[in-house]
Amino acid sequence: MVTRRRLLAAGATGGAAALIPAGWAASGRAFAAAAPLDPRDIPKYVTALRIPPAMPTVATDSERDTYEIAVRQFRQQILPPSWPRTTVWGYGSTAHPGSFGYPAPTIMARVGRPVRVTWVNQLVDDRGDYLPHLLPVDPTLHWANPAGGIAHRDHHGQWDGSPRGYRGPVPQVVHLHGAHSTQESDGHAEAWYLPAARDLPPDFAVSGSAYREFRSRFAERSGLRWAPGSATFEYANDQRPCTLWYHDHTLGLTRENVYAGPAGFYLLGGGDELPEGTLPGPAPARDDSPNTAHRDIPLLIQDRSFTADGDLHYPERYSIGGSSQGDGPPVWVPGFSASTMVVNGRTWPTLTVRRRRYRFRLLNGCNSRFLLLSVAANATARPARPVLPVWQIGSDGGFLPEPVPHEQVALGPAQRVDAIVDFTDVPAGTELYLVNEGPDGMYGGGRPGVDFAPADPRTTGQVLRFVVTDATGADPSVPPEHLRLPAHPRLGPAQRVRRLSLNERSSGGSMVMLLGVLDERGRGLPLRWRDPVTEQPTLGDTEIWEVRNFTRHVHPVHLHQVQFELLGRGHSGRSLPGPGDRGRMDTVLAYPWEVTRIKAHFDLPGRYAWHCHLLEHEDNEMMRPLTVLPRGGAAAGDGGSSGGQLGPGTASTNSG
Ligand SMILES: [Cu+2]
Repeated sequence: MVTRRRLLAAGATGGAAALIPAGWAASGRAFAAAAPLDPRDIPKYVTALRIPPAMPTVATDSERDTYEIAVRQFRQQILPPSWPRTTVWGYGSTAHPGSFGYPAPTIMARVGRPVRVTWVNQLVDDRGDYLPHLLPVDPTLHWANPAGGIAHRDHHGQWDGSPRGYRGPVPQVVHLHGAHSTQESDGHAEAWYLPAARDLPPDFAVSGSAYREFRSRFAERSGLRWAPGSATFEYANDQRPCTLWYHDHTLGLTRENVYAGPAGFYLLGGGDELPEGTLPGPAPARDDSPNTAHRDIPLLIQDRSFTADGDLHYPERYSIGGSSQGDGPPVWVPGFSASTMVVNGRTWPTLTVRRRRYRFRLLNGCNSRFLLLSVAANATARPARPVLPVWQIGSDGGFLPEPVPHEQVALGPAQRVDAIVDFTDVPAGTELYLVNEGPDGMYGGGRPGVDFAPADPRTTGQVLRFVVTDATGADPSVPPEHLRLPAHPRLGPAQRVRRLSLNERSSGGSMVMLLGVLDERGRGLPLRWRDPVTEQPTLGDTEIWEVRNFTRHVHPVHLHQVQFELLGRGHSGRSLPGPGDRGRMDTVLAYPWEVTRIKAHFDLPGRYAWHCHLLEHEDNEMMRPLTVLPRGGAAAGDGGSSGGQLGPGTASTNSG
């Protein structure tokens, strides 16, 4: 079914011209698109940081908070005022049309109190006709492929000759990243659905191959049936308080769906969280008065490129040697470092802070860019000279054992760092900068300026400006160096050790990154999404996964369902993790040639996934099923895929 598959060496990043590997050049653009915007022309620090408000509910009762959240297309001022607005996608409450935004409003949840969300795909126009994708879509990848109908959905697709690739209705499915979700509420990559548009082509599949099964399971559990163009998920919030985020997870289309804008924070509070006032606050709340001063602020950091018209730019098509044929579909690129930094949906914003402590929920929402962040007085000096520590108090899964002061915070795609920055002793009138020394391209570890060139200090090397003003009133929060954080219980002994691999392989003339296992001689054995399921823990078991990275790149490895512990790194996997990696996490950086050892407890049955969170990798096969089998190994019911008999050590296909 692959009609055309070309190019691109594994280490390449596409996008900004400087990142196209030698010998490759953008060419053959067969439709008119505006020229890219030079990021150096965009004035910095002219707009205030936008703090996403709390997502409005549609109902709250003694049982749960209920939301109805749609994804829609709209225009938003992302570039500075008087510059063109940008057409993006974003989530909002269907009952509150003014709530739609990029990033979306924040879902404020409490430990032990369930949240139910009906997620609606409303990528339709005013007449109810479907909207095509904002970005070029490679239809030849192994992806949702709605045009393939029931028989060929979730397969490689065919190209129909459109220079922008697939132009049909856009599938969506929402994953709450880091959540302890049952399988039907997890946002499985094959549980996508099209909008309930007026003009859906009759031969298209309207949902992914896992959608019906999960709809039935949810109906059995709750008595609710999903309406066309939607799915209702329930989050138990039976995990430790932490910073989660929600985003699209459609098979083979996540990179472009997320790049188009739909993403939001989900702040889980309560539980054993510290007494009120211990940490800087408040975060946005549903009953905020308009002039509330927030001091618990989520920061969604992303790179984006724009056209001169203000539209989002994503690499469209590359061919060998710069020759221009214009004869193929948009081609998947193995990584993309965009040219402009965007925080909470605005380019290079500024945040006025008081001389007091602030809590920042840092999230790297980039497709494939790694961030190395510090707070400096000089925006462009390299190496950066940090002037204030970033006190890390938590990671993906909640609090660390103790606060950790960092001069520089490393943040891979999808990772979160819960941090305190103390401006108390900074003179009023001071300007400080959040700067980035991660690379403009693929990251292989090491130090900026030594092992790789840091991001361009004029553009992607800058993120956010702080302007410090006088304090008003006392700061009741505890200084981070004196904070005592609630202890995480450690996971119990493991029942099993798995040896897994990260691999690169040449495929049809291009290099792809693949997860896999190890063969009997310890070599990487790469496997694709559709290959037989190999990671099948038994319900209730704790496992150690030893992930050996046979590639030159750092990959952020994400497991669904669990918050795991990092046991060790290094050549043997026995080097102790750094102090910032001693909490629970759902996404771990696996460094080149190292073994990354993690421990996880699987206590929900069913079909999940583990994958690289470089979205370009994830979309091209760097994702594998993770199926938790019921104790006893029965295939029917929870935990079984439709492939038949499953049992530990028994392979089963991942067909839906
Ligand atoms: Cu990867």
